[in-house]
Amino acid sequence: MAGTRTPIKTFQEVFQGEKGLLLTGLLEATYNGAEFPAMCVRRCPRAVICILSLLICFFLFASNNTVAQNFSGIQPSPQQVAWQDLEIGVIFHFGTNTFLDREWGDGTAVPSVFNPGSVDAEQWIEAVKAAGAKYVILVAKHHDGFCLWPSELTDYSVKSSPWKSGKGDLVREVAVAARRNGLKFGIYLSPWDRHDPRYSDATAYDKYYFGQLDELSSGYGELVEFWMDGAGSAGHTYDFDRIVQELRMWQPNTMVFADVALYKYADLRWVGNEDGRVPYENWNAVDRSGYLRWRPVEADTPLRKLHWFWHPNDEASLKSLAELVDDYDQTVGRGAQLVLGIAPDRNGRVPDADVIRLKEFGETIRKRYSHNLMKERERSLEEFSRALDGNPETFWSAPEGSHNAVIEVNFKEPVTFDCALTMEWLNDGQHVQKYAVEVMDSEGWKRVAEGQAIGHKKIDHFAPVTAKRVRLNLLETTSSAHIREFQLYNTQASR
Ligand code: FUL
Repeated sequence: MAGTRTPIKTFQEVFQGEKGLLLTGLLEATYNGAEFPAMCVRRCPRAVICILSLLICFFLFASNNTVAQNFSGIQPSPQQVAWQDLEIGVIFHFGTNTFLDREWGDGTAVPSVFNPGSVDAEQWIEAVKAAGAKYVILVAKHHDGFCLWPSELTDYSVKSSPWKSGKGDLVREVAVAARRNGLKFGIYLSPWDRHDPRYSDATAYDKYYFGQLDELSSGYGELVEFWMDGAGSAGHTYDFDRIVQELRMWQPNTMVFADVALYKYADLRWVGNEDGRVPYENWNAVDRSGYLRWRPVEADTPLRKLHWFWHPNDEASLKSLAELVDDYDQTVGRGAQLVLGIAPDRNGRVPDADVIRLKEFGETIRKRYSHNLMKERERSLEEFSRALDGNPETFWSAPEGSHNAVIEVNFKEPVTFDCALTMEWLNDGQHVQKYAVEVMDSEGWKRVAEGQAIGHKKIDHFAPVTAKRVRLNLLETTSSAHIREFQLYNTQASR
């Protein structure tokens, strides 16, 4: 069963793309986040309002050259930039639900059900590393309230279970295994708690949650991400100001995941679905509920479709390799983070079929993007080399103050390709808002791909073309563009 977070749609999301974004920007700029003055509306005759609305609609829908987004002045924090470079993460769900064939435990499970034969955190991490994951998030407490670490604040935890005779600490085991393998570690601590009696008293529960947060954020090293899931919390009030203050005291660099209900606090944003899909155009600076800031997207999707926890006889729901590759294209390939849900089984191991699929996925992506055709370019014109060198640590900048630019590449021999990968250097904000990939043929420049946002990474697939001259045409940029990479691939050949 999937979570039931209900995405609140903003104007921008409803009117995905340039037009909605422009109007939001106009209203924002005019009223600077303040409420639209109702007085103005009341005093204007209806006819005037109608004419004005029609004019605005005409302006928005008649123009194809409308500016795509207006928030290019917003810049990411260094932590956000570093996090976006991780691209692929995983989230582990393992707990009493695993043993009871449940997705959302109701908090009544007895701790004795948590009795995995041989938890092997090293095996979990090796499996996800093979998929290309750079960080892992462990669900330390899900909505059922059962804690995977021996919290001092409740007995509803591993310490009351038969696992390791109550002496185990799964949060520590996973954190250690992740870091030993070079992966970053983060935690999910469900605010909704269906077991703890304190939950019915907001103040008492806040105290409990602060305490658990302290244990986790002070006791397990640096956390790359901290998940505060809004699921199930409808009607409950939390002191999130204090929660985030407390968290920041121990973890100044952590990325706070907070979905729609807790949006104000988020360093990143939930994509709004659990399907491994990010709607394009994807902009990093998004206004929600009046909080305009840089918030890159994280798209979480379970490896076994619709199941976050392990269930018996569920092998058929394992995503196919093609589905995973498609998820990659529609998340990472659209400048977002892909987070795959992994469910260890009752033995405490990632099932063999899942291990194999993760490995196939990692190998396919690595192979697909291993032969960058830019290596075969003519190097006499090295003006753009920093965008063509295959090294995302370097970037090329368009002339200062420019609003368009072209990166042209010549090849000694014609090359055949069906995929372009571009990356923007975002430290200074997201500036490209219209671009095209073009090839020269006998009739001139021909467009093979186009879009608005590039962002962290944009992957375009198209029918194979063969050409000696190729260019990335940056048609509209809010100020000078900074391009980390422009790469070309023949993905057919890599199969
Ligand atoms: C959702 C939860 O309700 C699901 O059970 C799962 O943990 C998913 C990652 O987030 O909101």
